[in-house]
Formats: sequence, C-alpha cells, structure tokens
Amino acid sequence: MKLLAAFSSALALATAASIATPPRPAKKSYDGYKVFRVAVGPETNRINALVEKYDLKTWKGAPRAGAYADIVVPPAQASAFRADVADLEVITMHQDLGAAIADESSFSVYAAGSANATWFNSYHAYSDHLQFLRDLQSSFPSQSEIVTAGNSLNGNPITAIHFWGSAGKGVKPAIVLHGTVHAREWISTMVVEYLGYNLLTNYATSAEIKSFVDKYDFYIFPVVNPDGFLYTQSSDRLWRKNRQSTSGSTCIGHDINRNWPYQWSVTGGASTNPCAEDFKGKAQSDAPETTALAAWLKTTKANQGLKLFIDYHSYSQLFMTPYGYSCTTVSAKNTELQALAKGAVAAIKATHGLTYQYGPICSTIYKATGSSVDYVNDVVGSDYTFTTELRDTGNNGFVLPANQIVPTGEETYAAFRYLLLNMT
Ligand code: 0X9
Ligand code: ZN
Repeated sequence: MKLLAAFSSALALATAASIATPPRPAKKSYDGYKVFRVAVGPETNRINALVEKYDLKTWKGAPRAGAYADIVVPPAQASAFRADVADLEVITMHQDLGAAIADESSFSVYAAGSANATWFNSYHAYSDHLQFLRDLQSSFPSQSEIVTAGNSLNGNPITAIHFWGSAGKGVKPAIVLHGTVHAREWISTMVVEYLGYNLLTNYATSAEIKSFVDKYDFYIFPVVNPDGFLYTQSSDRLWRKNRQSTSGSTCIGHDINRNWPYQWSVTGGASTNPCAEDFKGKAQSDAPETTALAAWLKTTKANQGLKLFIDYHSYSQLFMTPYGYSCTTVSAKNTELQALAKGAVAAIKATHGLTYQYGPICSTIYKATGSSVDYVNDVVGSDYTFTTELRDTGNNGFVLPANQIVPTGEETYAAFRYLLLNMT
C-alpha cells in the first residue's frame, strides 16, 4: 500500500512536471504559400527590394541578374507580389506549398528490422533513418559497422555506415559521402542511403559491385546536420542551417557549408549576418559539426587514404568540382575533374533522360566560401572531390515528391558508378 502511494505520488509529480513544460511551438504552416520562379534580367535591384519589402525567403540565394529567383510568398502578399512582377517572366512553382509538404511528409511506417527497398518509397523520420542504418548494418555484420564523426551542437551523433570488402576493414582508401548538410534538402538523405544500400545489398551477386567494395572502404553519412534535419521535421520544413545561436543576435543557425576552415575569410561568398541563410559563423569552424567532420576526415585520410569525397545537396541538377571560393583559381586536376564530371552527367542522362550541368562551383552556381569541397580538396587532400545538386529544375525545388526518390537514386548511382569505373 505504502509502495503504491509512493508510486502514485511519483506519478502525480511526473504528470505535474510534464504539464509545467512549455508547449512546443507549433510546426510552421506553409498552407497557401506560393513559390514563384522569377526570371531576373537587369531588374536585380528591383527584385531584391521586393524581397525586402515583403520580407520574403528565397530558395537559391539572393536574386541576381541572368538567373531565376525562386521566391517563397505567404498568401497575404501573393497577389501584391504577383502584380509587382507582372511585367516579368514568372512561373508558379508551388500553388500551395503547404499541400506539397503534406504530401511529401506522409512517411510510411518503418518496422525495425525491415531494411529493404521499400524504404525508398517515402521520406522518413530521423529516428527511423538511424534504425534503418542499424538494420542495414546488422544484415551485413561481418563487413560493416556504424561509426560516428562526433556530435552535433545538440548532442546528436553524426552517424555513418562504414562497409568494406574482402581485404577487411580499414585497409583500402576511403570514399566518403555526405548528405543533408542543408537540413531541408531531404532528397540528399535518401539518395546517399540509396547508394550505400545498392552497394551493400548487391555485393554478393554483382561482380562489378563486389569489385568496387573490394577496392574501397565506404563511409556513408546520410545526415551530417542532424539538429537541422530534426528541426525540419518538428518545426519548419524549410530550415537550412544548424541550430546554433550567435551572441548579439536573436537569429539561429550557422551555415555549415560556409563554415569550413579554409579560405573562410574571403569576402563575397557567404554572409556575416546571423539572420542570413548563408551565415558563415563568427569564426571559421565555430560550428561543432564542421569541427567534428573536419577532424574525422583528417583522421580517416591519415589512417587509410581518401580517394573520393562527395557532398550531396539539392536542388538544380548540377555536378560540380572545386572551387567555391574563387572563380579564377582552378583545381590542380581540373582537366581530369571536368572529364569525370562530363562522364557523370552523361551517365545521369542515360538513366532517365535528365540534364545536369557541370563545372566548378563558383562559375556554375555562385561563389561560396568555407564550403566542404574546398576544404576536403585542399586541406584534407582527397584524390577526387565533387558536389552535386540533385533534382529538380522543375516546380518542386526542396519539396521533391517521394515518387522521385528511386529515379533520383538510380541516376545518382549511375554517376557514382561512372566515377568508380574511371578514377585513376
Ligand atoms: O549554397 C550552397 O551551399 C549550395 N547550394 S544549396 O542550394 N544546396 O545550398 C551551393 C554551393 C556549392 N557547394 C556545394 N554544393 N557543396
Ligand atoms: Zn545545400
């Protein structure tokens, strides 16, 4: 009886504690939001002024001449904004962004222990991604392990599946794939997993895949920004950065892909404003994720060599090479890198007919300082370094329907296979 009384008062306490916890902020609604793609000619200043006037978010950096600006517009501003750009070429990418997000977010239930190809039919909750990796690992216990590159700011392990072939663990040069440094780029999570899954599950039956896995050690990191990814699932689907605060600002988040400690001080390729989507941080490598990943890459390179590093992003369909920090400095291996990139995009086209552009980051997309690729290429020293912007160039952008996961995985594997066959 006494025990029961103690138990029920403990229960009452626990209940009181949970009532005292402030409610989570509701998930941001994008119901009725529009996404407009505006062709920007000489009107850069005008479009930027509109973005400022209506306090809008853009998806692919600030509007600039000669490029399309993909602009997210809340329902209340939609007709005024549309009238302001009536003289320009405008496509409505999303008529109702909230509806597209709801569609994409109908995750199928993942039953632990069932790592099979149906995984790629939908997007998934972060905890299920970790379970999927554990399950995949336990299907191949003698040739794989789960590794972590350290912890995120909020203490989430930055997790990878590591697998190897007949030579055993840690002997062959490493191939390292990163996904989801930008939290909202969900297709990159799925595609990086697809590449790992394809190699592991076909090792026993495909002589070609066996030859790849016998030649290299693979480290597959589907989510290198777990705090940001969790935030896209709990609070705001369109979150990009990590979840770090900055003294003197109420804005949250450092862009991990502007924070790597190489050519970080070069101006013009990142923002010094903590509220910006491409905030570089207050100091190079002040994001714990950057520090952890950089140290892990250096150690891995020292232990076994680093053959290939690819950082997967979305969207725009680009296959890119160093550098981001300069449009004039070219990589020492530029000729070979461009030849490989050209072959990779041809392999993509041969899969489902999609066109990807290729070239150095700075001249292909825009100047970006402190990005992973420049650091890995020049400081860690990877034999080959690339970064990809996955699908699409159509209306979906970051909110790519789940029925495109498998085809995107297939074409991305074709590009990856091309590299594996042709790197010297
Ligand atoms: O701004 C970026 O970091 C990349 N574009 S994104 O829309 N995915 O954010 C472009 C920079 C090029 N670098 C890499 N893709 N790593
Ligand atoms: Zn990105």
